[in-house]
Amino acid sequence: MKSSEAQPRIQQLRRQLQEAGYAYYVLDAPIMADEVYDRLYRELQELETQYPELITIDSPTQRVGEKPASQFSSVKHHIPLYSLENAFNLEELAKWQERWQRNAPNTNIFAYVCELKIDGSALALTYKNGILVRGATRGDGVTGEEITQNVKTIRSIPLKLKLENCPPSIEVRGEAFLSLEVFGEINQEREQTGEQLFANPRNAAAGTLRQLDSKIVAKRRLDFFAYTLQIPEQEDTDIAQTQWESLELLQQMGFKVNPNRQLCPSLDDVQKYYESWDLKRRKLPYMTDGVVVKINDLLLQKELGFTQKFPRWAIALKYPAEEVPTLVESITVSVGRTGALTPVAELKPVQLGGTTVARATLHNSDRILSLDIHIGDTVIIRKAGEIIPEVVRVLPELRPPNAQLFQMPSCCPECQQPVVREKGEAVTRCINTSCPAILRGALIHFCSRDALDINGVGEKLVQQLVDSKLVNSVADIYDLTVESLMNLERMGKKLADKLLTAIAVSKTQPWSRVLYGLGIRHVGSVNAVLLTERFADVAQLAAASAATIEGVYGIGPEIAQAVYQWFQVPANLSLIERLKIAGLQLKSAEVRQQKADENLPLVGKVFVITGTLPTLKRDEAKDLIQKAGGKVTNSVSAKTDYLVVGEDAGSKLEKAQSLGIAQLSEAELLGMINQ
Ligand code: 0OW
Repeated sequence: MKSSEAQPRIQQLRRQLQEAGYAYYVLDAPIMADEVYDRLYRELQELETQYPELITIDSPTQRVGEKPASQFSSVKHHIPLYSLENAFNLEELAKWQERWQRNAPNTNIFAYVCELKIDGSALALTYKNGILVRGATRGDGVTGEEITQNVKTIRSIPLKLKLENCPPSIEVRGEAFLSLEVFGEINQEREQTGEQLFANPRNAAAGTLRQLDSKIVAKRRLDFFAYTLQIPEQEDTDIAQTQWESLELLQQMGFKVNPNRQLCPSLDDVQKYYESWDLKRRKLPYMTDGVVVKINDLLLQKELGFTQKFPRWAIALKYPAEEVPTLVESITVSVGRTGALTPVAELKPVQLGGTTVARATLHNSDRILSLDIHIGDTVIIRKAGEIIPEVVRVLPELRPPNAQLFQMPSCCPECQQPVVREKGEAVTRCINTSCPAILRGALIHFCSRDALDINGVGEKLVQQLVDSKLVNSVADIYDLTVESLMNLERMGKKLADKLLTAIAVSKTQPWSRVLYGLGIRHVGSVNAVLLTERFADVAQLAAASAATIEGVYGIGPEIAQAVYQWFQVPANLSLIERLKIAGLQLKSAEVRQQKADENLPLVGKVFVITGTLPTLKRDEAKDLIQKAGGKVTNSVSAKTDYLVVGEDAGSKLEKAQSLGIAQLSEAELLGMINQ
């Protein structure tokens, strides 16, 4: 079929799929069965593959990008994205009304629009001639990150506006959010793969939007409510006179607009709306964070304008952080990765903010003292926006006669060694570096994303590695084998291979990440870069005095002392030795390049990769080969030394066989690199 014959079918498919997508994702009212949608989608994909010249930017197939971004560029918002002033009760709301009325003295007739404040991450969308051309995070309100590819994966954001003859340039603002259900699924998955859990749906949405790989974003099913329509060049009032009309227009353009909005002629109506939603909001499938009250008339908004940070014509009316009483059944002490002892109140389970709460942090000894908390006390707990609740106060009048005062233990509950509380410090700490809790924390930190970035090492696996004594020091992870891992629960061959590959790949991480991964107090990822730029080799850092270390720009006396002290502990020096033997980078790249190029295991060898490797992505394998001194090319020739063969290997395999070129599996390649 010629391209001109395919065009009508392609356009028909696009229209059907766009309508179906709009109905499903924006109206939550599907108009076709999933399998029908999938079949039409596949037909469109096949036609577009056959006739790529017919692909248009707003085709449903263009929502998920191929390549991950390497980083996000920062962009200036055409119109700043302001945040909102807060009113924590109706009295403060009334004061706000008095304030804005002083700024617009001759305004007698006005109305408010009340919208639920969606607890997500604000987005700025730019449409040119009705086509989505840019998506950006709010950033600091003036400059955000350009995340267009990620924004396109949000199915409730139209790639093309449904309304005809729209102004040529349109700015739409709204909130990207995750439903509580999707948030729960994401955290469940992160629990499995040992990643840090998101504290709440807002963080999860913001974290997802900043994912470099839009395929991951697409899987996370972000949603979007639009709430602002702006026309950068013209006066807003040309297209709409009120906020209410703007919301209607946004809906006609194909956006999802929160249906729980209400026009309120007076503050009394605002109060009724606010009170009515205090209960109803708990049943919503997404988190909210109060009510946004806006002056409806756009001309009046313009007249009032903005303060340094906020619009004068809008305010966020918050609900008090919910507080409930419950019983302190016991107080336990957990030991964190830095050895810090944290007292935790084990509570009689109670409903708080839609979830059942059975624990609340007591922070440290000072807090225990100021609360004067006894076991058996009745306490008030609250969830101040985050997921981790805290004890607000004790109700002493309800204290039972036998209630005992809680004392912080003098020995670590995990290793029974004495604990210390440095003078002037609130925290009590275990300082035994081989304390299982410290070891667990050290492992989690060492494998975390900004350190060695070893995927799959989570709390559960670390607990098993430490309890089984398989790992007694961070360096032991480089001695793990498939056999030793297979003894662990829920560990299959595939997962073990994947984990060992991730551990092997971590050897290519730069020296700055290794230094950060050691978990030296006060040495965060930025300080680690500063230190490794000055001390290009671990030996230089280990030999440096505290004064020399303090001489590094940005490193203060406290950090310098902590680093110096760390390298005086023999156990730490032997850890460094073991990591060096394991092949980690303890020198910075240029030093390594000068000294060790010649004896990199793959130096001078040319590799071609074909097919899907069992655990390594193509780019990871390429990166590994290059860091081991090898070269990777795309086509097989007489100059090729090795062909790395995965599943569904293509024509490269026949060519390599015809040329008698050696073939390697992924495991054999890793063996060569690790030799
Ligand atoms: N989160 C929301 C929301 C909303 C803007 C207009 C000018 C200043 C605030 O549901 N419904 N309406 C607005 O209106 N902002 C909202 O959220 C803001 C965006 C940035 C900080 C808040 O999340």
